[in-house]
Amino acid sequence: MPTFRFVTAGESHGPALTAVVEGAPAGLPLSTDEIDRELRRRQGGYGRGGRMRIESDRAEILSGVRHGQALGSPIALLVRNRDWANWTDAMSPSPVDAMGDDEAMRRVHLPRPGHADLVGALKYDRTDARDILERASARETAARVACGAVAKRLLAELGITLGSHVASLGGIVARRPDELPQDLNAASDPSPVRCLDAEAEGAMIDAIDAAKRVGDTLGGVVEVVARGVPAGLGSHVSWDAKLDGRLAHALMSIQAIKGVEIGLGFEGSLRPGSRVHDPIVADPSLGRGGGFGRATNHAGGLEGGITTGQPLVLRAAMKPISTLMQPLATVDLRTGEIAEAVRERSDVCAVPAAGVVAEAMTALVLAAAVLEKFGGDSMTDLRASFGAYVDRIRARGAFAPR
Ligand code: EPS
Repeated sequence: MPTFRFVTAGESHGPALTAVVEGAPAGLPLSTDEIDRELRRRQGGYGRGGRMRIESDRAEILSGVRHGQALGSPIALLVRNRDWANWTDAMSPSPVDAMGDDEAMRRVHLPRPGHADLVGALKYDRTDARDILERASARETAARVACGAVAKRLLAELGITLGSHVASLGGIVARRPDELPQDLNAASDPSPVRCLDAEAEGAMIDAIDAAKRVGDTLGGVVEVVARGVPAGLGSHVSWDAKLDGRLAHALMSIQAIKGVEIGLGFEGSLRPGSRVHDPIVADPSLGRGGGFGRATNHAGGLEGGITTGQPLVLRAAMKPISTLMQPLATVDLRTGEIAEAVRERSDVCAVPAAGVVAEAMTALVLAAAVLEKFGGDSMTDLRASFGAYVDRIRARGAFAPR
């Protein structure tokens, strides 16, 4: 039984993005429709650039699925880049006649501050920063979202669901309802900025328009919530088994994410312990918490690197995209002269999409944690072992009435 893992490949303007998901149990129902639904969600959001008008991302399943069910073998996924048609020479895998023409090859020698252009060119000994930026591009997140759709389906089969919303964008902080909607995405997806606060939504849209007018970009914070997670995923026993650390790694690995919080996050450091920790309550209705609940969920569903059975609440902060139409200063890689950074077509703001990507990464970590704990070559075995575990912990909280 391989562990659940995934790998992506592909350049932003190459022929396609590809991905392999390994370890999905046999019998997992899977269709391109549900992967495409997630890909469409990632493409949306106010503030995207011209690329999203060219692409209409769709997944092709190349292996690992037969007649709508996973086989237990590696699932290979392909998402074609429609823009490739405009880049066949510049991104050709084999040498082409026009190699002497920098413009035709779309070579980049004016690295953007904040992008991987300069450090990547130094590290990988490339004179053309395109060799770096093609892979560093957030286009790669389309492949992550395709893999995440597989993980989401696996979790959904066990009653674990994920959603996200935009908590802030361009410095505009949305009012957070006391109770988040049960179906978070049904509430956030219809908003052009995936925000639950209508007033903030208008201000965010205005801020994106204003940034666009002056050639600037905007960041923000997205919040991911996972419900139905049983107590006991992850572990306290070793640093790399702690689920909070693994989630933070996964979220921080998303392009442009610079901060991750769980539950109260940084806010918790400002309060005394009595206003941080969540009192434990007996609640037999919370079977997935072992019959134990929390009066509050400041911990965001994790204690000691282990899930508590409360909703997982994670936030990721995205810096503004580093491609500016009013560029910052840089140094020409060829001459050492001061110059303006390259202008590449890009987005003004991709925070709404980042929420979808953060859901995918969270789902991939949770699916791996579920399969580590419950194993199973088939969905039948996985369901049986998951069900037996939930029954066992539920019995712990089934105290005789007093
Ligand atoms: C993206 C595709 C890219 C950018 C953006 C995200 O397409 P292109 O570079 O052809 O416009 O729109 O990438 C970046 C923000 C980046 O820094 O590279 C996508 O599919 O999400």
